Parts: sequence; structure tokens; C-alpha cells
Amino acid sequence: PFLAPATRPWSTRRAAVPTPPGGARHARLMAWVRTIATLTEPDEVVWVDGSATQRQGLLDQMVRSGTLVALDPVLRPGSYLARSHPDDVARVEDRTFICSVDPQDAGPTNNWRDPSVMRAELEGVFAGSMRGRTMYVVPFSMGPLGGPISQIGVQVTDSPYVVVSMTTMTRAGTGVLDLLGTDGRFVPAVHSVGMPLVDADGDRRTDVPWPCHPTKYIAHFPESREIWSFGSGYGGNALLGKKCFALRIASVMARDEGWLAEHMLVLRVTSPEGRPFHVVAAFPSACGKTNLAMLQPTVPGWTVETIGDDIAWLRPGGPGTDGRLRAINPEAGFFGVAPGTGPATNPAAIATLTHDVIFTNVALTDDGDVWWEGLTDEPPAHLTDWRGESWTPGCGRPAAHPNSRFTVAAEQCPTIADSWDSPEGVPVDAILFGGRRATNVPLVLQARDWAHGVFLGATVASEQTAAAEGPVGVLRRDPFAMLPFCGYNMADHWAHWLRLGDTLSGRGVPLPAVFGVNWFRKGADGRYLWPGFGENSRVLVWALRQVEAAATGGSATGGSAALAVESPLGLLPAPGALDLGGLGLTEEDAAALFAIDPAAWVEECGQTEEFFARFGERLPTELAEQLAGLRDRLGAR
Ligand code: SAT
Ligand code: MN
Repeated sequence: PFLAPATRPWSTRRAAVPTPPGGARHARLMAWVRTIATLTEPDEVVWVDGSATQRQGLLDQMVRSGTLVALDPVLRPGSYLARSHPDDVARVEDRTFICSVDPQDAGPTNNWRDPSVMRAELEGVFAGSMRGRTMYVVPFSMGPLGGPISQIGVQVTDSPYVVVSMTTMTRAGTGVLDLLGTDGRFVPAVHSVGMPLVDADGDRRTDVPWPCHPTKYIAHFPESREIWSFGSGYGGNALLGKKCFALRIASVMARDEGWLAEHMLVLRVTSPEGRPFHVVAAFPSACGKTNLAMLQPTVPGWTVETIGDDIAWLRPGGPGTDGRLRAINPEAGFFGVAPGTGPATNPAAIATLTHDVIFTNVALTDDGDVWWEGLTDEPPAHLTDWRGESWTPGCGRPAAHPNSRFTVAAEQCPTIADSWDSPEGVPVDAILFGGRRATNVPLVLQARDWAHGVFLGATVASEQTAAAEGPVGVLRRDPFAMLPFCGYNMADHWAHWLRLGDTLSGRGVPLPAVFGVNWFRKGADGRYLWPGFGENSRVLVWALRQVEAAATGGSATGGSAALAVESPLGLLPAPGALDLGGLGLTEEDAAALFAIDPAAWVEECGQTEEFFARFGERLPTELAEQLAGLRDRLGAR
């Protein structure tokens, strides 16, 4: 139960909120910071200015306190290793709450909590939660400062690890306060690790390297655009600009304001003729988004550059533009999974990680460098594992946690596009949706039109693997790869996509082409049919040639040089139009990559119907029609 600050015995010290650099111009911001400081009772309040000096000071302080290990300055300059509490290693979906006034607005796929009940609960847990600690105030911009698609947030946190991570992952510091002026809009985000250093009797306790709390709250208030996060220091739970703001809260802002906040990578692809294309792609976790974002194409003459690897904000271009959908990467860094990242799978990521990286939960080598499964074929003879214990090959434990991460500035990536931080964003030519599907879904297909594309997005699923809970082979539905990230009713999200398409078409603005892709189809013998990684460029080339054909007036399916053929699922590459040569594929493999089994698809339509039924009347009729159309084409009606 909430204890009013005045009745708490330890509340004699109230932290003074210092004037931020540039002056206390924004009355609402100052009042909010004072309110949070009064509730959480830190020893001190510090404004994060974004300077290298302040950042280095925090890094040095964390080395002294044992939160960070400084890596060897020659092998890995400017880099550090953090080891988290063993129970604070991932997002906590069952403790992630959408606190909309109406439960229907959260929808059947989110954990809903009554906002007033949650507020009271949060006041209880945050009361005095920063005692003995410093409260940092981090003003940050998602997207280039002042850009037409960008948004501002302010996070308070008692974790220096979160501060330095936020200064890498977002544009943080005093420039954001200047932009906010006296009454600019910002999303307030409160974060505490939930382990005060002074107890109710006023006794101090010693800190631990990774403070956290067993009971976590990742709470979102979509109507008031607020975030409250308690008990965790892990990225997706604690770096509140990322999933909490840039996806859950931003998706609600986008719904209300006519734009999109999506779980998508952003690529710039240039053809041999020098024509640039921009592609966004949504994939669920563990489906290779970072690898595709940093893809090294194998198709001669084509180049691929990185713009973003996790989140895209898309907005119709304003006055003075052609009005097409434009995308930015709202982040400024990558928070990528380390295991499986190696010179063969993602050389650009390896080159990105040579300096100035914060690693979390990877293994430490005896000479002060890092290692994880997949970095090299053979592990070193001895390591310190992610828990800080001695490790030797064959000991039966992974050296790095499977969700161990790197945090690094986007501009360190050798394949980063010049336009990656363009404030206006880049025009979107193609949208890809994909999951991990051993069966049914072809390597690539194109949606017939926008509504069909929304249907492809709404029906994204990934097959359950043995590694996750639940029976193997069962489809986990992950519409738009947004299942854990949509801040409102998923069916309303589909309706919003349909509406946006209507709006743009109504203005005569061309819409991006939409494709479904699947790198993970397996043969009858259980082998992956497709080599993936750099060879995925072959699929991009086919898709973008389709985009080009449509733009030059050629029909996608017509004519003798047709690139595509009709199928019940959508447009497939015409024979020979997608180059499969030189990959060692047998003819059966090549056919199996695109095979459509009508009986299996009729079965899958039944599962889609069940899934759609969860949304009741909120399901847009267009999607029910798409499902009926698919059944018709399969001959199932
Ligand atoms: O949620 S995180 O950003 O920490 C990682 C992810 O799931 O993409
Ligand atoms: Mn993600």
C-alpha cells in the first residue's frame, strides 16, 4: 500500500533538483522531475548532458563498483562487460502491462491492468526506491533531433548502466532540452532497479554489481503516454526509449496521429544501375533481423546498407514531398544478440564491435576480451562464463547467456548508410513480413495489394522450436512481429494499417509493395532448404525488380518477361526470375522452396480463423474477406 511521503520515517532528506544545463525553462518537466524525486527519494539528482566526459565518469564509476569489467584496451578499446543478476536477463512479458482505461483497447494479446489500480501499486513500489542512490534525468530524442518524424522522451533512472546504454541507443543530452523549450511534448519514463541502499530504519546497505528486484513491473499508460518500469536493469525492460516508448507508446501515438511505429529493420539497397531502394522488414525475435540489416549481398553489382535493425517509424511525407511513406530508425545504436554472431554469419556486426561496446552476459577471455558461442568455431581453452565462473569447453554449460547482448553506436557499423540519420527519413519501396516456418510458407511471395499485404502481416507466425515452451510445431502467432510490442488492440492495429493505405491511395500516392518471406523452410529430411544470410540478397533483388517493374508501368505478372506468376497465396517468382544458380540446390530443393500444399494451407486457414476470432468484432472485415479469398483460391469453399 502507498505510504504518503510525509509519514515515511526516512523521508527527512529530500533531494534537491538542480537546475538543468541551460536553465529550468520547462515548468512541466521540472515539476515532474521533482514529483518523482519526492516519491523515490534519491540522495541526489543529476541531469545527463550527453557529454563524453560525463559518460566516461559513469563508466569509471561502474568499474570501481564492480558493475562493469573494463576489457583489454588493446584488444577491445573503450569496451566493457556487464554481468547481470542471473534472473534479470530478458524481457518479462508476463510482467508487461498495458494500462488503458478500457480493457478492450489493450486487446486479447496484452496484459491489461486498470490504470488507477496500477498507479496505486506503482506508487507503493516506487516510494523510497532510490534511497541512497543517484537519480539521473536523461532527456532523449527518438530519431534525429527536431526531425519531422522524431519524438522526445525523458527517462529518470537510478541505474548508471541504463544511463550509458541510453546515451548509446538514443540521442540523449542537453540538446534535447533546448529543443523542448518551455512547453514541448515529451513522454515521461520512470525507471528504478528497485533496490534502495537505505532501509526504513535509515541503515545503509552495500550495493551489489547488478541491483534489481524479483518483482518487476513494465507498465504503460497509453492514454497519458507514460512509462513506469521497476525492478529490472535489462535492456528491453529498462532502456525505456526502445520497446516501451518506440513501440508500445509510439504505436498508440501513431494510431492517433496517422503514422506507424513498427518492429522493423530498415535497409537501403542499390541496384547495379545505381537506383536506390528502401526496404523495411518485420520478423519476430530470433529470425535474423540484425543479420538481414547488415547483409552482405552475393548478387554482383548490388549493395546493401544498414539504416536500422529493430524499429522503424513510418510517416507519410508532409507538404513539399511526394507524400509517400518515409521511414526513420528512431534509435541511435544496436542492442543485438551476441551468440550466433560471427565472421561468417554477420561480418559487418563483427566489424562494428571492435571498440566502444558494452557487452552484457557474454564470456570473458583470460586476456581480457569477450567470447560467445558462434564467434569462432572453436572456443578458447578457458573462459570466465557469463555468471563469472570458470569455464572450459565441454563443461556442459554455455559460456555466454543465449540472450547476451552488445550495445554499440550505429555509426560504428561499416555498412551504415549515409542517410541513416536523415531527419525526413527514406521513402519506403517495399515491406517484408516473415517468420520462422519449416513448412507451408514459400521463400518469397508478393501480396496482390495493400489489404492482402496487411493480411500477410496479420498472419505472421513462427513455428515453436524445442527451445521454447509449448509443443513443437505449433504456430505461435506474431502479427506484424508486434505481439509483445503493440500498445493497443492488435485488431485496431490492422485496421490502422488498412486506413493508412486508403488515405495514401486516396491522395494518389503509391504504396510500398508488400512481400512475405521465409528463410527457414526445411526439406522432408529436416535440412534447411535455403542457405540464408548473404544469399537472401537474391530474394531482395527479385522483390525490388518487381517494384521497379510496377513503377515503370509494367504489370507485375503480364508480358513475356514476366517476373511473377499467380498462386493461391500471392505472386510467386516466375521460373528463372529468382536466380537459384550456384547454390548447390537440387531441382527438388528448388521446387520445395516454393511448393504450396493446398491441404496444409486449408488447415492453416482454420488456425487463422481461430486466431482472428479472438478479436471478435474488432477484426476488420477486410481481413475476414482476405481469409475467405484465400480459401476460395485454394478451392476450399
Ligand atoms: O527487448 S529487447 O530490446 O531487450 C530485445 C528484443 O527482444 O529485441
Ligand atoms: Mn526487437
